[in-house]
Amino acid sequence: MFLTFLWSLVIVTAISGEKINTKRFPSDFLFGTATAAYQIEGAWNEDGKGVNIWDTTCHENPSPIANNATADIACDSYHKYKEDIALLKDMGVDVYRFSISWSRILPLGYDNVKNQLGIDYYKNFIRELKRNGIEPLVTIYHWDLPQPLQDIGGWPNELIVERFADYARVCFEEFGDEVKYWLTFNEPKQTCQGGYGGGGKAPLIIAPGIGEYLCTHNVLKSHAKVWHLYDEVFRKTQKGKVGITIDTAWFEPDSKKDEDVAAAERWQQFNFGWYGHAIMLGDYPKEMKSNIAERSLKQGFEKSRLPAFTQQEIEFINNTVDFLGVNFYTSAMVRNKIDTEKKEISWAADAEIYAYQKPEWEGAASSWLKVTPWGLRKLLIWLKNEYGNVPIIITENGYSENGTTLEDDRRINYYQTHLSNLRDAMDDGVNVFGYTAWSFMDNFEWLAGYTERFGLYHVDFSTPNRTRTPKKSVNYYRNVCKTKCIVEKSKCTD
Ligand code: GBH
Repeated sequence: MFLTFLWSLVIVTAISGEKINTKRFPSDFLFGTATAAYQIEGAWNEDGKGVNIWDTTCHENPSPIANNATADIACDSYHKYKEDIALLKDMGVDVYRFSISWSRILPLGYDNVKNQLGIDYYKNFIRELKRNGIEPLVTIYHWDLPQPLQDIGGWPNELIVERFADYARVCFEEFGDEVKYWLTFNEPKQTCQGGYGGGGKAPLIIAPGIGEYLCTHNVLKSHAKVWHLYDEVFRKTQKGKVGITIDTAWFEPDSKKDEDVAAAERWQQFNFGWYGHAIMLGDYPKEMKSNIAERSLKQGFEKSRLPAFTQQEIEFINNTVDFLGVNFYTSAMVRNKIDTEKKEISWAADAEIYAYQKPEWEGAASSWLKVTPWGLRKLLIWLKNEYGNVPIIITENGYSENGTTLEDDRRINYYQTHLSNLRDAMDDGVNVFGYTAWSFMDNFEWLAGYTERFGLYHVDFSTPNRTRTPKKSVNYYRNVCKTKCIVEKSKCTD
């Protein structure tokens, strides 16, 4: 076993051809793995849980999901959590990132009906983690909105702001004594652009150029309200930190021409800045405001399709992170698009860019995922230049295959080369304090069902037991967690 492990290290270093940073990570650097409630828990209608927008999407007929898959059982983690935590402990993780299912604790979405069995589940879960020396990192919202809140409009309806704050308050009250790291949202761009713009995520609403902007406006207000709530009511006694996870790819200019360099920067502002700028610098990025206003007027709208914050709102939203979560998977090349007509109404069209991925970049089971570890270092440096020294944790990063092999050398290579670039960025002075690999185990990959597997552990979805089997990458990652080194012991430098 150990020999195979050593061999795998030799082989992956050879495959990647990249120079690996052999420096040990700081002793207080947090290594862990990540999941999300809807993708692993199952038990969709047990113990009083209410229905959410992903339950509805899974049960639609015809199903929009690959092979008509559902997450009714998923990894069955609701029932198997003790076994899961034992596996996490065996891997030697410092931290585990998971999310709370809103409809499991507030079945109707509102705070008038609390589901004690759901609350107990998370209490027991967190207690078991801590008993095993694992720090919980809790995502409050990872895409599973209670259906009754969608029925009155979901995120584009401003009343969601109060309801989200009610839900978060219950989380802080019930779990806050044991949780030191909170994330309000996972990837709000996917919630908004996917859910209410392009239709690639539940509730599958297609309202491009309109819906995603309304959604984001309320997500930003919700985030800020919850950060202030924690800051004013809970911080003193609970002593935790509240952040948000934002996802983006790295965008590399396709040429040295000024307009292409500007286009890549503009596209990053449309992706990361849409959220990051409002939360860390105040208001939407200027490129978004000007492009969307200009196009809207040309399209016959009297005002910009991008809603405006009042000065008071800008101040309320600005400076509302204690730490920043970043999900990074891939990169794209970007060049300027000359669009004189300005006819198309969508978030992507508003950016006036053209993006593509190079055919020679290594692929994965997910068509959008091309392996570009260098992009992580560039992104981290961009974040530091843009937002200063905010403490960063990489909350997701990972590689998908199709589930037919346990010999996942490509995943080992992916983790090692990304961690190497992350270590380089730390040498460059970026303030990174942790990394949670996506994902702990194979799980329900949204519209892709079970066809794209991101797990360190393989899960057999054809057996009632949902058997977990370690892939080769578990051995690799265990060594990373236990030694804080991404190469074997003898090659590690202090
Ligand atoms: C994350 O999203 C999620 O947080 C997590 O739940 C998920 O399981 C994990 O990554 C793996 O996907 O199909 O060309 O339109 C990742 C960010 C952004 C990746 C949207 C897929 C779709 C591109 N996602 N992207 S495309």
